[in-house]
Amino acid sequence: MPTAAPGSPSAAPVAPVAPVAPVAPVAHGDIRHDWRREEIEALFRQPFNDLLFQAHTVHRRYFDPNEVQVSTLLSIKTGACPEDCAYCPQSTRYDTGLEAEKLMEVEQVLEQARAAAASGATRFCMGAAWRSPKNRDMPYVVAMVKGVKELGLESCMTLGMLTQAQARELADAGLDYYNHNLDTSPEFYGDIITTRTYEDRLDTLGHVRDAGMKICSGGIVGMGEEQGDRAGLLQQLANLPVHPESVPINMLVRVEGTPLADEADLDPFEFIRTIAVARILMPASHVRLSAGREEMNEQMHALAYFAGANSIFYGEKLLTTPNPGANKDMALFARLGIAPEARDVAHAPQNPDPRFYNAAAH
Ligand code: SAM
Ligand code: DTB
Ligand code: SF4
Repeated sequence: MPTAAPGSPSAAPVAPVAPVAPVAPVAHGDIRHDWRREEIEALFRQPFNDLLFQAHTVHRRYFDPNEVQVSTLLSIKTGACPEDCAYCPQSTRYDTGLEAEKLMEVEQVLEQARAAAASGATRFCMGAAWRSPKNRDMPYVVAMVKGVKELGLESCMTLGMLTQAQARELADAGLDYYNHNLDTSPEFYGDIITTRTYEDRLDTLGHVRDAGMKICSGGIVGMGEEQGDRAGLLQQLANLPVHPESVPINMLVRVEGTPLADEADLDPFEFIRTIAVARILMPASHVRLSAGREEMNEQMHALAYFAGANSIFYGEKLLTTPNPGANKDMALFARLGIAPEARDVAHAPQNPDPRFYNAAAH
């Protein structure tokens, strides 16, 4: 039966659709760089289930929720660092009993990289306890990057502050990612580190980006900061001109001898909230569940993956502290139906699956 055109005199009146009252602030997962602190704090304060539902919905828009990227970490130069980062076992200012080691030989590093590739890691991250690399170190780290690339692994380094020229040299060698964390909010930062400024860190991130490398930048929670500081850290990261491709969220590993050794536990749900808010603010970035996983049980890992974490450091050691063994992670992946992410799919095209993402809500 023909129907009258809408709006014509004989058209049946269209019943107005009552808007459904949102139960929480709406976060669709659009890429934004203008996040206000109050908005982020409001995300944090939502009921836990509302926050997780939003974060997971955003996660599915950009990623396969059943894939987690795995990176392996190696300390290529350990201890005797002149900086005073209050959390760090490698600072020379604190007696943590750590034995300092000089820069590893290139071939030794490549041996470890081969083992990492064999164990299924797709990215190999090399860390040095330096304030910044000396120019005399550069030929060695360049050789490490080239060797790691030849193994078919993605490469990442964290060597402290970089000059523009050093960033270019690493980029020319083929370094894929540079890790340099903002660590916390600008307001809380001075309570944790005095030997380099927040601005210094932002400058290094600028040099890395200008040299054309991908950025890995995040922070640490559980250092005695307020929720507002966690919001402030994520605000800084999300309002960078381009979101870091990788965002490590570290839970403080309390090390005897450091000023933060006796810091109180952070509520595990607050940690999950931080992951969820990072996911919402930087929807297309890999959010990495980083240091502190030894203290997290399987249920907490599963909740973190649901909230949007999709990358881990894999292998029994971080830089100097223990990490769950690879077998333990693989066993949990199998129980959860998670597959390790293959290389080069880091930024898969958007996947707005209508079952999980209500595109009409835009
Ligand atoms: N020395 C370089 C630098 O700080 O730029 C690179 C290595 S540093 C160990 C890399 C990062 O590890 C730090 O920025 C911090 O976020 C994290 N980290 C260090 N000690 C930690 C701890 N005890 N718990 C959690 N994260 C930690
Ligand atoms: C990051 O954000 N976390 C990793 C990596 N980047 C270099 C380091 C964690 C270090 C934890 C303390 C340790 O093992 O010394
Ligand atoms: Fe040094 Fe890096 Fe540790 Fe700070 S975090 S003390 S810069 S190794």
